[in-house]
Amino acid sequence: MSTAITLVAILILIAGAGYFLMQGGYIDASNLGLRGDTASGPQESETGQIIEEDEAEVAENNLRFVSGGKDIVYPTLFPNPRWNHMPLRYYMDVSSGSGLVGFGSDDPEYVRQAMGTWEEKTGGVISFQEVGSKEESEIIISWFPSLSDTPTSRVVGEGGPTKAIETDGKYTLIAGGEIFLLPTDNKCVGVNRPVHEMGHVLGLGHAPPGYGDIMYPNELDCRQNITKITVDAIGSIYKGDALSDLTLSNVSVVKKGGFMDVSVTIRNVGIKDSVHSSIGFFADGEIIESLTAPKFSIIPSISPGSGISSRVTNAKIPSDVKEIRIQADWKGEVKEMDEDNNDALVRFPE
Ligand SMILES: [Ca+2]
Ligand SMILES: [Zn+2]
Repeated sequence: MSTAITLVAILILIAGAGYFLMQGGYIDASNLGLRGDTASGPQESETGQIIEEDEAEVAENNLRFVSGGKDIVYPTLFPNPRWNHMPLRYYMDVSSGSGLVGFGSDDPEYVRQAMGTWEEKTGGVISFQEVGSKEESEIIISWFPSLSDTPTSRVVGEGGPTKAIETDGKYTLIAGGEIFLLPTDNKCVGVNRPVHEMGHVLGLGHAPPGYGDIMYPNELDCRQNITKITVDAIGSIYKGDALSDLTLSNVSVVKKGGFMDVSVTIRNVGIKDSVHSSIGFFADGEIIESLTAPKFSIIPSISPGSGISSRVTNAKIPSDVKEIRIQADWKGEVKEMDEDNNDALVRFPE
């Protein structure tokens, strides 16, 4: 029997770098299987030199943009915090307020007005939908007699994200939030406080002083509102569609005569789940046909901040190959935020 060559592909889901502000798990690591026996290949091998591995764009913890002719530095709770859809579904736990001194039907009404203020001022870039249960919601709003009684000690006072996923890409994906409110009879405080806290749930920090903006912490001044700098801060985050973004990392190509072993991690550094996609392997610019078979090329959906490792052993290549290029989503099936960070190029010495 002549040399039998087996191709083996192994896909392993890698948990993304996520972090939580509250208890509770979010990202699972599960093994997608597809394990097989590894064939033994020829002994001599050479490892290619990685010439180019595209880097994802990484953001800092401040927004920088121009507003009203001025350079603004607007603090955020995470780099480029962003929800990946609108409207945001919020639930008001009215039962938490019943029995509290000063709580009345006006309190939930103030919250509704606050949500309306965000929608109106941002021209609908931020929008909300009130839902009737916690289960349907992403943002929970509760009332407390005093804020020292809130169940968690919070970095950002009475409101903020409860779920933030570090994607290693341009945005931090926010996927949950909560707000704690004191009952009040003062309409200005009643509306302004949830407007401010919702700004934190959106991932905004405190606005610079001097603009009369609601995100500057000074709730005694009822003239404060959502001003142009906060609208522009939101605009700078939410310009462009919320999409997935595939990229490659941990690339290794080992050549053994006319065969190679490849391992590569396909990551989603975007903010939406990726659809099924194809990974392409090219030898000196030509697609390696044997690796277009679905078991080697099809990459399942990847959630934001997660990745899938793919390993192929003993794939036949021309023995005089000079370079191997690997391309995520080579068929262009995934709508991505960045289509130019999908390649890795590995070159072998002459
Ligand atoms: Ca990409
Ligand atoms: Zn605040």
